[in-house]
Amino acid sequence: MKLDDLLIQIKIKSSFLCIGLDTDMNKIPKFLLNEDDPIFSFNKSIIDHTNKYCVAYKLNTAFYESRGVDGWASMKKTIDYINNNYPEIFTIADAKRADIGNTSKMYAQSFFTEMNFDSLTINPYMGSDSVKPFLEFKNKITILLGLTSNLGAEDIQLKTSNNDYIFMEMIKSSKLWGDHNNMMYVVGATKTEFIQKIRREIPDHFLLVPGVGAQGGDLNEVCKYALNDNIGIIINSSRSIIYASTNEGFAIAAANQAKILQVQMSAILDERN
Ligand code: OMP
Repeated sequence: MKLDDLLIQIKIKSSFLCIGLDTDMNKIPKFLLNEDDPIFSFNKSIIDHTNKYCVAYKLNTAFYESRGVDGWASMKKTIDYINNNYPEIFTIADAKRADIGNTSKMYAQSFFTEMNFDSLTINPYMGSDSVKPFLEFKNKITILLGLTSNLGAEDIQLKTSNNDYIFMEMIKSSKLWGDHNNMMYVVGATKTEFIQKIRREIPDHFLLVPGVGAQGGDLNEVCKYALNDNIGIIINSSRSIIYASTNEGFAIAAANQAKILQVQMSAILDERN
């Protein structure tokens, strides 16, 4: 999928919500544990009930890989289900990969070709030759970690070098490796004080902003600084949506949470127009 198609969906749905399918066997409703593939059954219900409120689903691959071969099968069934039934939805493999070029090429093939995700998160700190193999895939989006939402971002990313933050040095260099049509950046919703600075450096790139919901990021605060003339953001929320309830009505509860965010996003978009 191209980012232009994502933008069209954002306008149609008045939503820039991405729902994180961080599906944990210990947190899904107990009655699903009797199913053949509880993880897929859970995802399918969540997807069927929430797709009208969101434009993207992000599968954090750790939640699937941690279950070995069965987890990979659940991930594949989930991505196929989205691609077959809701092809307009943008899909993200949140795997935070990248390695020497030779190996990156294999990661790209795995997530872009075999699994058929539209995009993949990568860790750019091994440099340009570790990122370029991902950028060679047509109509696939490489999402670089920009400034992460966790406390540990202070340990290295927020240290300074050449009179600027290390994460800013990374963005300044990496923005030249591709362009705003094939790259996005992750910026944590808990780090809004840095978003203006990031926007000055990359005014046109889409930002994937996780951290609204369970991590306490504020939607309005993020939008104040991160929206650009072309909207330019998708906001991810995982736990606060998918685990809204653990009873029979879990998917309806998730849809209600997603709708709350979608309505807020719609109001923000109306205000901006
Ligand atoms: P919730 O906190 O449950 O909404 O989940 C956040 C999701 O975003 C998880 O899958 C995280 O791994 C991911 N994430 C962050 O929370 N912080 C980051 O800085 C980057 C990511 C990410 O790359 O998506």
